[in-house]
Amino acid sequence: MAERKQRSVDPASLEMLDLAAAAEIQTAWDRLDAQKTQCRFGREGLCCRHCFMGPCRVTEDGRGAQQGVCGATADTIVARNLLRHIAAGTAAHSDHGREIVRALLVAAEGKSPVYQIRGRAKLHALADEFGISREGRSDNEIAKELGKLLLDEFGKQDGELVNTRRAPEAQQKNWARSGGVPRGIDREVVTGLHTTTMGVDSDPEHLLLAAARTALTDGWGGSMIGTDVSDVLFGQPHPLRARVNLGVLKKDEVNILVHGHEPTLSDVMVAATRDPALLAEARAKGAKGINLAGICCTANEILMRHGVPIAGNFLQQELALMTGAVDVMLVDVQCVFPALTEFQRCFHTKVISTSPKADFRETLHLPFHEETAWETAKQIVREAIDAFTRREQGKVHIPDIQQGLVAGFTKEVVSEILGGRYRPSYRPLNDAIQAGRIRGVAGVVGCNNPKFPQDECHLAMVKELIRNEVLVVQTGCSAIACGKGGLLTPEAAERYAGKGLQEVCRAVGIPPVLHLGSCVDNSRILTACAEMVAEGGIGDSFDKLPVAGAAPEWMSEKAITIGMYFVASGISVVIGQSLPVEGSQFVVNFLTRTLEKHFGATWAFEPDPVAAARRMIDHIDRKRADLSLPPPMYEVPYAPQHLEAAATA
Ligand code: NFS
Ligand code: SF4
Repeated sequence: MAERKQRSVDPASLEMLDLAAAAEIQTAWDRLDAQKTQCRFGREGLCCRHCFMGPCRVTEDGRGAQQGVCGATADTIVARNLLRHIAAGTAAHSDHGREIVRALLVAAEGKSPVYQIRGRAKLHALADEFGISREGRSDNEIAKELGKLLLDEFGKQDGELVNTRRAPEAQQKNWARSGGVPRGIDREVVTGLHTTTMGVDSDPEHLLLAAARTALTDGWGGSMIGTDVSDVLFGQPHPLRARVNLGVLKKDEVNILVHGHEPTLSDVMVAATRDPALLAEARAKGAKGINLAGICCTANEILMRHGVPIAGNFLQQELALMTGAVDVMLVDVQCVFPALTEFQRCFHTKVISTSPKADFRETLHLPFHEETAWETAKQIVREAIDAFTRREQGKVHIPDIQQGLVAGFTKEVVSEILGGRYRPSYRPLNDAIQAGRIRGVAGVVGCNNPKFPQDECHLAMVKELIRNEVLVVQTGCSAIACGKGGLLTPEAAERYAGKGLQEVCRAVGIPPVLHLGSCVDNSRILTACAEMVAEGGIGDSFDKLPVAGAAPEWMSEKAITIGMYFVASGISVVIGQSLPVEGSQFVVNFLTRTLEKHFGATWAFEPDPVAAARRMIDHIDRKRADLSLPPPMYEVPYAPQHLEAAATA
């Protein structure tokens, strides 16, 4: 069994893990132990189940067969498997994006009291960008045309995705040259599945470039549409203060946890839990109020827009239920453990599944449809009030641990904060980078994975980056980890950041680590980079910018897709655990070297978070040197490698 301290660095998680151990309740960590040694063929990408002459397992090194029954080599099998992972990740984010667009159409047609256009400025900006006339038209009319245009992006048969126009010219050229211009979203996913079936594409290079193209339909397609339309529908986030960790659960209130991904559900829950009639019902049953909190990315969505507290990240979904204080946990899609339903046997908690796409055994299934969202939301609150009356106070254990944070940063907010509301601009950021006050920008994103102590890699990596003058932007469970660790506060600048980054944070009043939202909001990083390029002076394409990306504790196929669209967009990415490709030297080389030639960026695998942060810093320093930018303005703990090399020469 993994040592206690190897399971998490979060004190709230450790407290709950002790409780789980004492009660002999299994968690993901125990189930990982129960797997014993995980299959090497699977880990290295060498297992193929694409037809039933197989399943086949191959090796390059003569440990076993070197080809599948059909003759597929390790290179082919590994590349094919990677493309399938990426198609799945793209499908997940994009299907989420599609639901948001459908909700926009419901709003535009006035079919729901809860969905309305709350981000008018964003709607107008998008309309202008996509050539939709605003002359004499209502917001709903504009939204309807926008919604239809964006919905068509999913089923598009010809031509390329409209959002690719947002990318710098150099990226667009790279994509055209490598056959990587993303076309219709659904089309790329289907093509990816088709070409990886038995006896279609067997050229690993061709497969990997198709994987890049498929990933790009996520980043510049499904995810970007998801982010943009969420901003239109639910309002654009603005910086706000909130709280995070299990201590946000309340002993004397009805606790409802949302877990999953789509804000169509969670945003309506915000309204339902504030409904005066329902609050009165809760009080009548002895509760002081109704407390809404969240887990994972759907929590990030309502944190960003409403300041709703976050109870925890991915590996805390079970630990939250261990508190015995959760009356209802409602789940929709993605990153939801099937194991959650088992907690209903030990606790009064009711798990309610809400997506027509995802049912879980032994849950109350209340499918959420846009048209009837409000009724369903109210029903869920009533279920929670009812469950509250059955809560066993003797089993309640809420760790007294929570932390303040600031969230709500977006591409638009960053330019407003830096340039001021009336002259929003990225100029001050580019200036700070050019002067060496800020060394560069890093995106640190992604999941928890019980193979690493929960949150440890996120915290160590981000601390190493900011103390070395790298501004960090975050999404997903990584942002929650750093929120819990106290890094998403302006005060963290004084405590952890280098002197130059401190000066910038103090001048504009921001934390050294900016929370940009959920995992689909990684698309905000792409559009922010496009702004940095457009502002000028730090590179005229993504691959020239002093920026880098990382996912130190990743576990999801979605994370592979995100990494791939970053790399294919020219932003190099370091991840903790390797991709499942180590069975093919060709594929490893292609991802970590050859992709540079195609897109100006590569993948790297580095499980040690500090070493990984230093690789990102080296990369940023190389980009700075290529742009003839000066070294960091102040002395830094991890000095630029090229300067050290020059000094010893
Ligand atoms: Ni992202 Fe969000 Fe978290 Fe990983 Fe899962 S919640 S979409 S996949 S685990 S960061
Ligand atoms: Fe084996 Fe080829 Fe079938 Fe894959 S496609 S299972 S390698 S025979």
